[in-house]
Amino acid sequence: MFRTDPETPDLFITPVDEVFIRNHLGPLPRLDRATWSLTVEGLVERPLRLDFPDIQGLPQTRLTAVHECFGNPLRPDVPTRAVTNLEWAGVPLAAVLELAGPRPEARHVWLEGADTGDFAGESGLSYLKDLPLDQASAEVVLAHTMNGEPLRPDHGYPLRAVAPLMFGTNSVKWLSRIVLAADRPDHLFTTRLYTRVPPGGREAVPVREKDVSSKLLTPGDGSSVPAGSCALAGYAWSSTEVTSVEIAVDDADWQPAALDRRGPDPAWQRFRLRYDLAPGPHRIRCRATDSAGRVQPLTGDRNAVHEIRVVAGAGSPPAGRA
Ligand SMILES: Nc1nc2c(c(=O)[nH]1)N[C@H]1C(S)=C(S)[C@@H](COP(=O)(O)O)O[C@H]1N2
Ligand SMILES: [Mo]
Repeated sequence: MFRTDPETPDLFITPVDEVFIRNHLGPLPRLDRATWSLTVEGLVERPLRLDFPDIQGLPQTRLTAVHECFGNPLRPDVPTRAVTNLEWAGVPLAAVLELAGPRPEARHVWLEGADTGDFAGESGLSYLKDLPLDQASAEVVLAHTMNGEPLRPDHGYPLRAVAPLMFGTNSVKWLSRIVLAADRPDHLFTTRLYTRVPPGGREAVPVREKDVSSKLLTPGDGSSVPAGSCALAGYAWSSTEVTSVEIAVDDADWQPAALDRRGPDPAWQRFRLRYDLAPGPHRIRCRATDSAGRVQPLTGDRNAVHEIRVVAGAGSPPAGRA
């Protein structure tokens, strides 16, 4: 999990106990590795039914990636900032697709979970998502492990999809069926919900790639800190590398923070800035820009700049002393 900075409590890898859980349907499937299976069907040369040992026999991979909930699909503009950074292990989707042999007409991969139920007035639903075949083959991992431990039941045991550059909604849990198709499925979770009009666009598109975003974690929102030099820090992320993070305290100008590079995996990136806080209440904001030139909006969208409020006290004793 390792602490990024001795003076700050936030962790680079989010402990499993702190990972949010988002389920649309229910009751939740309680699956068993011994009886679970995954079918691969549709436009494939060789339809498959794989059991868990089959998955374990395929080439294994691991990656660290941001896992972020898009938010309530009925309220796509509201920030929720439900975000974590996790280490996944599993099998590349491409390895499974290679066994099945996609036919030339296949363009889309449908991913279906074992959970069923009702949502937003529709009943008898399954959890179904779809991705373009080329992109899914290049990016998606079928994960059985989160932070080195088998997936817990709530997080999709025994196997889930992980679409590491995309919002969590695409990372189908309790994966039970993969279908290759020429078209997108018409379904509540594919074409009716989880679509949005991108900034400057006219037509709704599926919610896929993550937005550029950042979150201040140190100091904690609402906390009291000693006045004077204060470490301001947090994480920034996007579907591409974040190239700068700026911080504004109260009405002062935006100041560039130090920012770690992303590395080969789509993990989040640490930013930090030392700032001299005068005694009294402060509003602190952070704003990220990514390599595609996207900047967090100040207000009005789900990835609007994050702000925290802290009070700098004149007389707080240093930690650990009476
Ligand atoms: N089968 C299934 N997969 C699912 C969901 C679901 O309800 N059912 N929720 C999605 C959403 S909206 C998110 S944000 C992530 C949450 O994953 P977690 O609960 O492991 O954090 O799973 C996604 N995969
Ligand atoms: Mo979500």
